[in-house]
Amino acid sequence: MSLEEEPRELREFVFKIVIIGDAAVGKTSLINQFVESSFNEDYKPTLGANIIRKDVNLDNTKVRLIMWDLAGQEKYRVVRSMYFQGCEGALLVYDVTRYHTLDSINDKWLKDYKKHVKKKGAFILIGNKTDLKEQVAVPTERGKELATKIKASHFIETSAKLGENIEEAFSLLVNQILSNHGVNI
Ligand code: G3D
Ligand code: MG
Repeated sequence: MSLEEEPRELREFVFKIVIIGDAAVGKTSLINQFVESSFNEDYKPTLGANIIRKDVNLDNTKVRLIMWDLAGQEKYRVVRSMYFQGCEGALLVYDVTRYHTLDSINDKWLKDYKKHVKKKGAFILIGNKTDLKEQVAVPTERGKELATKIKASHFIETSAKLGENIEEAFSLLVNQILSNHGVNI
């Protein structure tokens, strides 16, 4: 009798996620760092958004992430319902060197996300630009506090410039979305 385990079934998911936050916090840079060589961009001028795809393989689970990145903040107003349609999760990004970008998360971006995404979505809070050590205006504690207050599933600080914690940030979000679907890796 064979002692080999039965091969486990391969599971495949396609998730749309959005990356939101004030202008110049580093949204596009975070995505560019994450996709690296597998860069695949599809710019839709009519939507004012870049749509970027990346496949993530976790054990016996394959996740195709479809990431929507706004190309310009102004056009956003016009496309926001389409932007959020079918979205499973969000990366909420602020810039650790500019305090008001943290305030915008709760005052603006999260409200918008919740207004448009009715199902149980996952979102994580990201403080970006940690490499600018001399200019840090938002202490890590403030980020953590906000994450707790808004019930973000995770909080993480990143540097898109140095590529620090980028994989980790996206993994946290993907795992949370999978968990919302009853899948635990
Ligand atoms: P956005 O998509 O949120 O608008 P971008 O932001 O990704 O376009 O980034 C805005 C600026 O911040 C860019 O600078 C980019 O290089 C810089 N930036 C993004 N992430 C980091 C980071 O982690 N550290 C540092 N030091 N800079 C970062 P430019 O000068 O090209 O406008
Ligand atoms: Mg951008």
